[in-house]
Amino acid sequence: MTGNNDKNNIEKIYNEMILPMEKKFFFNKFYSCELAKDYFTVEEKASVLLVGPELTGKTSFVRKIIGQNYPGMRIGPGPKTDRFIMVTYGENDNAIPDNLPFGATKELQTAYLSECRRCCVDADVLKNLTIVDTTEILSDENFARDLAWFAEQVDVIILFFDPENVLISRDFRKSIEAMNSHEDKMRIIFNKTETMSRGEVLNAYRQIQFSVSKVLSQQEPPEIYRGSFGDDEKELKKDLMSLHNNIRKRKIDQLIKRAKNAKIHALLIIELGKGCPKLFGEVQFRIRNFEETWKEIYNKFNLGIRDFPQKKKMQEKLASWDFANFPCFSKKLNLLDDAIHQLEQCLTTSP
Ligand SMILES: Nc1nc2c(ncn2[C@@H]2O[C@H](COP(=O)(O)OP(=O)(O)OP(=O)(O)O)[C@@H](O)[C@H]2O)c(=O)[nH]1
Ligand SMILES: [Mg+2]
Repeated sequence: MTGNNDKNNIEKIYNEMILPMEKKFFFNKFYSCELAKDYFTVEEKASVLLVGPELTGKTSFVRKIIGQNYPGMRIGPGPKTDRFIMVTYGENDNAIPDNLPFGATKELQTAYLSECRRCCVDADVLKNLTIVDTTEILSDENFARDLAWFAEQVDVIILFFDPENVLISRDFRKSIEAMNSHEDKMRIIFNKTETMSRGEVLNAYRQIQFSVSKVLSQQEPPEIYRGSFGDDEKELKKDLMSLHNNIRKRKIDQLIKRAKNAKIHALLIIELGKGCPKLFGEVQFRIRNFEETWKEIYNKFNLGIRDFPQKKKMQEKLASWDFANFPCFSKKLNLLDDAIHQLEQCLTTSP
């Protein structure tokens, strides 16, 4: 993004129009935490998050892209990547444990993020692109929560597969679900295919597409690139390198999407909360029959079905939520419409 006024304006729209509504309706408990303080200014580069089971070649991919090792880098089969590592540009190669990624603060880390580290490498590619390497897929909740946070910050998410991991394990599925409000950012790399015939590769593609489509809601599965395979890899690298040209537009698009989700979330909560506490049983019934409830609500407010994020996750969270804590109505709901309108205007003007 360029131009301080432009950044300040977009930040103001978030802080004064979107964030208050997020807070009022506990958006962070259902979707993702508040955007980092410096979200609009700190990273002027595009960024990519690498996610996949152990030994699928995530760290090797970083090395291929930057053309060298990063400090503390570990490549299998023995040593594993043991935390989230943000690989970014710096004139002196070093690892900086206390300099957190994407403007995250210590408080955010204590409250929300596990240990992560920033590594600087003097590689030209990193002047325009930041890469987040991750551990193998872990089963604990913190891992999924961290992934969700990083998924919010980055521009592209690459899911890694190899012939041993064509089917999605339960934990990998949980990880993808944690990021599924960002499915439009996802791409797939299918690695270690050198010894496979064309037929075997195509067969594996079909299996991957099938298993991914069971987890994601969008009709088109993410594009698959064949790792360690000349043209595919070059094309992907070219795509990643061109991401930074569009960074302002993507950040605004993301914010519009967030404001729309916040609005739908607020409407849903208001509608469900109307029956509480007197009609508690009815509210629980409507949550159990979430599909129907959602249809009622989107017809009533004329919302696009495509705009509704993560039904199943929402249903689970609502089932254990105390509606007494929620406001039953909000006069300020139109703040979100105004924010969306103003952001759309920003898209039509240059910074
Ligand atoms: N044949 C082949 N081997 C690869 C490829 N990419 C990575 N490898 C090998 O796979 C092993 C694991 O690679 P890593 O890059 O450490 O995998 P990772 O996904 O980072 O592993 P974790 O950090 O443990 O999650 C290493 O021995 C690599 O040399 C590939 O495209 N083809
Ligand atoms: Mg690794």
